[in-house]
Amino acid sequence: MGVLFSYFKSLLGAREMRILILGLDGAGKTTILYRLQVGEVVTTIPTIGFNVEQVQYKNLNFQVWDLGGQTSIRPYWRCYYSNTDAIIYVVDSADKERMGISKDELFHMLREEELGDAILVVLANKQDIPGCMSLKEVHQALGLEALKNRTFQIFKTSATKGEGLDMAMEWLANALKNKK
Ligand code: G3D
Ligand code: MG
Repeated sequence: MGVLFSYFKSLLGAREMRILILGLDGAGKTTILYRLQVGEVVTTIPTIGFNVEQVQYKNLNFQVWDLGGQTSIRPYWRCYYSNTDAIIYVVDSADKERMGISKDELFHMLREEELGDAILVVLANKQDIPGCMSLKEVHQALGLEALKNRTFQIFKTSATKGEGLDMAMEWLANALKNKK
């Protein structure tokens, strides 16, 4: 079992839990999914241009897909939103140009009724890239101060270096425990 995944150990054997890892393409989602080291990542393609990567370990299910891009596939995402316990929203802190798109996608998604009480973890990823936006800058650029009535936290990470993920996953596992 992976080091990161060990934070979720206390949730094993509880009810089924679904965690979505979302964000724009290139943000680092797939890297993070593999870092959990829970087992085989299975990729399914529900429709053209829409890949869902997932890992299931006992009662815990992690799913990843890219937001943004073609609007025609958006209706299909909805099928995957039900019973979501938490969203890990990954942002490329060095991609200043697309920060606005990332913000729009995040708030568009959070309007989904099915995600009403999902816990939110924002990862300001790629902090190892020189000149990237700081945690505070990402927080501001995403307009996170507008979040109301949501259990939420932001962390800075470097998925490739494996930095910051520990704290984020520990916080998430605790938040999930309290949600039960
Ligand atoms: P995605 O699944 O969100 O689309 P990926 O993103 O996990 O495929 O990552 C996209 C690219 O960003 C990958 O590089 C990956 O190694 C890199 N990456 C992910 N996290 C970090 C990070 O924290 N820092 C840096 N510097 N790079 C990161 P490649 O070259 O394989 O496309
Ligand atoms: Mg990916």
